[in-house]
Amino acid sequence: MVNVIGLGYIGLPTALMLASHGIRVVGTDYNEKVIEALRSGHLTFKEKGIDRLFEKARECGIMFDISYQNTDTYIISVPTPYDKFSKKIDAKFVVSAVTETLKVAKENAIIVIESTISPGTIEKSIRPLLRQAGREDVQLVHAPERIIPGNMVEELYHNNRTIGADSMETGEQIKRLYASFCLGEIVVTDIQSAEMTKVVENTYRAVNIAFANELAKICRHDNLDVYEIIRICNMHPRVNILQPGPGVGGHCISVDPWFLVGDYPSLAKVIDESMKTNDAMPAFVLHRIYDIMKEKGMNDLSRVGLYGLTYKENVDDMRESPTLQLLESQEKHLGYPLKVYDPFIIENVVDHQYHDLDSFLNDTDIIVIMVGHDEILHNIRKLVGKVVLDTRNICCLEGVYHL
Ligand code: SAJ
Repeated sequence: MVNVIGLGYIGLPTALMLASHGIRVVGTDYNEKVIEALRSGHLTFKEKGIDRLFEKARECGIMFDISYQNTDTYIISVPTPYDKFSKKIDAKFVVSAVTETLKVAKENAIIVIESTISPGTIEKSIRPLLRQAGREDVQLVHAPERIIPGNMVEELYHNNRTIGADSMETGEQIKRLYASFCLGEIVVTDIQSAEMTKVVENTYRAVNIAFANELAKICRHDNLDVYEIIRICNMHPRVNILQPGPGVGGHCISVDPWFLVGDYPSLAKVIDESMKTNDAMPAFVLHRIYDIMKEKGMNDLSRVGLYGLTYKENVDDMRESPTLQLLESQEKHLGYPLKVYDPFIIENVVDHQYHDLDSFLNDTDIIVIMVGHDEILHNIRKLVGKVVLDTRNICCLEGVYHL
């Protein structure tokens, strides 16, 4: 039986996937409300394809409990926050999950850590826990998740995976567990290499997005269309530039690269600059708004509306969202309120928030598309005749402004 600890964006889909493929699974979370909701058949977040998977897992007998189970295999997928000042990972949730696990684990149990951790965390912060608890019989494994919010279920099936283990035997055992549903290649390596690969993957994407964002600024300076330039450059067989945007959000790409900056401050220079470039994008958007308002002869009383609060399209996750960062920075500089709307955010999270697209559009003079949700794509003709700043390059209407 597998006990999945932490039923958030990663743990829950993983638990459901294992259960749907014949593995006995108990999902554990310290939040009683999460357990109650899941037991009564309610999902705790939206994600493409998860409803059917949940149904199937329930038919297959998945269980949910607030207690850690007495078993031989654990998958830990709890959050790993980072300290904004030191730029280092805060492993407190992983430490506490492993500590609790060691109290109940069967002899020779395997603890798989899926949470993202910076290279060296297992050696430095987790392995000592086994010694302290007198549980050196327990094996540690790192199997970092790689699935992308918005397409998690598909990616759980098809992505290649990395397993970091102390011995080939343990690595192969966990490989067989993931192979129960994973159709991709599963590579077994050592623990620290697995830790490094995960952080490097997200850093690679952050640096490449920063390059696109920097190009957007350079092209804006010379009044060139950055998207046209990227499109043409990408016709070269060895060039593949990503898309500029209003900033980088989410709890992965905007966070994990800082672990390398925090741990290797004198070495991770390109990474440090890239993160600063991405973090400066909401302010760049704000200046774009001022410039467009000036060009259009608008004044401070003009009503500016930000479309989208989540960190990217078609998800309900607002962590590190560029829109929230923009709102925070504009409050410091100006006084007038920005109106905000997001179809994925039902509850009130910011001032001047709308819950209906039509009223939002009616009440604004300039619309800034911060997130390219499908909803706005389906309603694009409602933007005809409006002043629009499209930071995602999704709107092909005449006269629309871009980054
Ligand atoms: N973004 C751009 N331009 C682009 C692509 C993305 O501005 O060309 C922005 C998005 O709008 C968003 C942010 O970057 O604000 C991050 O979005 P994302 O879609 O690139 O990635 P995440 O954070 O949703 O998921 C990433 C993925 N990592 C990689 O692609 C290397 C995913 O596979 C990981 O599992 C996930 O992080 C994680 O949990 O670590």
